[in-house]
Amino acid sequence: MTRAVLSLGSNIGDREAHLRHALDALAPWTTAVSSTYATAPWGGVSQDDFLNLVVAVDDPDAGPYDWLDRAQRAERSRARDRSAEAVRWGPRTLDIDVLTVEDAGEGMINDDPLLLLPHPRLSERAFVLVPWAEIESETTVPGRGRVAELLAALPADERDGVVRSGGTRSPGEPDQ
Ligand code: PH2
Ligand code: MG
Ligand code: MG
Repeated sequence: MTRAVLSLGSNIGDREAHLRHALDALAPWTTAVSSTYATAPWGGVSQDDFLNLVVAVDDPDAGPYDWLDRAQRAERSRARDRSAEAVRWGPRTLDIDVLTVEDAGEGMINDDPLLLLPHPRLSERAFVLVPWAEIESETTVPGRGRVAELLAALPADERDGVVRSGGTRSPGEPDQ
């Protein structure tokens, strides 16, 4: 059985609607959803702020590539604009990244460039670690350490660029 943690982000168009759509698509497997955060763009490209959140999902029948497939399906269904999004670390309509996958409680390590696990840059990203720490600060990322420790190791100005902007929504709870 696998459990995964996913990072969701959007900074093009109706950001809330894109994230809501992704949460609905993931609802059958969702066990926890962080608050939504307004986040300064990470990666050096000048662009609008993102909304980001983190979701924990669990499915006894899913392998790591099923999570990738489900993430990419949700991205595609929001008609991602691949030309605007060709820029590395540039704007995204809806971006869903697989951060970690656990198999029977063990964090997996995967060196396939299509699905690197754990996500290679998660430790540098306050927009990932702040929402993740909100829902499970004690989780250990294989080879890296606990989420709370990774977050504490980031420069304060990185963390300051991540500001809570919305509440949590229980899995399956209808939109208001
Ligand atoms: N995604 C990117 C590049 N930069 N910055 C923030 N704050 N949040 C993101 O989701 C993000 C980013 C493209 O993958
Ligand atoms: Mg990304
Ligand atoms: Mg991505």
